[in-house]
Amino acid sequence: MLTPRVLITEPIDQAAVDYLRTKFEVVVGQRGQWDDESYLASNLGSFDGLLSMLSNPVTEKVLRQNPQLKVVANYAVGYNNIDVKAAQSLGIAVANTPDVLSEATADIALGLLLGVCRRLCESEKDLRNGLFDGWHPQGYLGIELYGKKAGIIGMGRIGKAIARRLYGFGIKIAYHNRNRLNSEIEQQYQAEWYDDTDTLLRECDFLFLSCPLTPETHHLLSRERLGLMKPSAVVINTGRGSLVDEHELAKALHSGHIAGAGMDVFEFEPKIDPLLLSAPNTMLLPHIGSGTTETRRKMGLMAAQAIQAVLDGNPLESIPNLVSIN
Ligand code: 8YV
Repeated sequence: MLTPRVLITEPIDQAAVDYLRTKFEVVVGQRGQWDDESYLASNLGSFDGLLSMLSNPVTEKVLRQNPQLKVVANYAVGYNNIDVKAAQSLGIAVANTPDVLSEATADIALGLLLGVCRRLCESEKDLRNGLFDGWHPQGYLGIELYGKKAGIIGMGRIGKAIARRLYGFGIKIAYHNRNRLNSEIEQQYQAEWYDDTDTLLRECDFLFLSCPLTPETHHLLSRERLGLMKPSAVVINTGRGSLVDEHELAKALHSGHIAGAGMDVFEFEPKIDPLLLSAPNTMLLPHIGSGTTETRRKMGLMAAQAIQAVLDGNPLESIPNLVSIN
């Protein structure tokens, strides 16, 4: 029998590559090489397994042209780059990397909140430019975190990890989620459920977006919804860029209708809306939420294990990180 072949579309932590190499023939692509849909569709022909990045468009066209694939494991928790429905109709398993990146991503969400509210980037840049002229009673006055109310949209694993941190800062927690958490969990996180997103937006001082990007959540933070928020509010996005109408957010930041924004994800990565780049009170990061050595290693192994399990013919129910459309 031929050794199954696995494509890892770009270099990742070596542990995952070594893990897969014990059983399979593994090809590791070049950075950016597999980001084009047509290229992906035309060059996957000899592979049984695909370890994809969130920048790889694993669309219906790609999957239909490559029904020999048995499994696609995304090196991310979000899988909006994969047409899961098409994969399932072709009998191709899809996996992701939940849990292992929640703490690292929540750290970045809090980093963004602190960065924006306490003007860390701006003040640090000034210091480096020789503009620090001693303590100033009115210098770099920011927004106090303590006692404020945060709204979390998407109270899944990352949302909960954010909530745990916020609680430590003395911030009140409100949340909206597709399904309400049970009262014990709500109590554990001291989190108040809001059925109505608009009310949550009206009331919160800090808004955290940590829900998946789906057709329903695309531009969840629209111009109209931005208009509901307090002018003193700060938006933090560690979900996906397209949860926010980014251009409208940039306009709201320029006009002072929103006080600040911390973003780790963007609508058209790696392109950033120039209006957002020039907006005041922003901290913009190059999608580094899960970017710690430890987390990326765990993500690699988790994706690799799912590939191995599927190619070994293990029952799909036994694979914990398998994505299902329901
Ligand atoms: C991010 C991600 O770093 O796994 C994903 O889907 O995008 C993470 O790796 C994080 O969600 C953005 O802050």
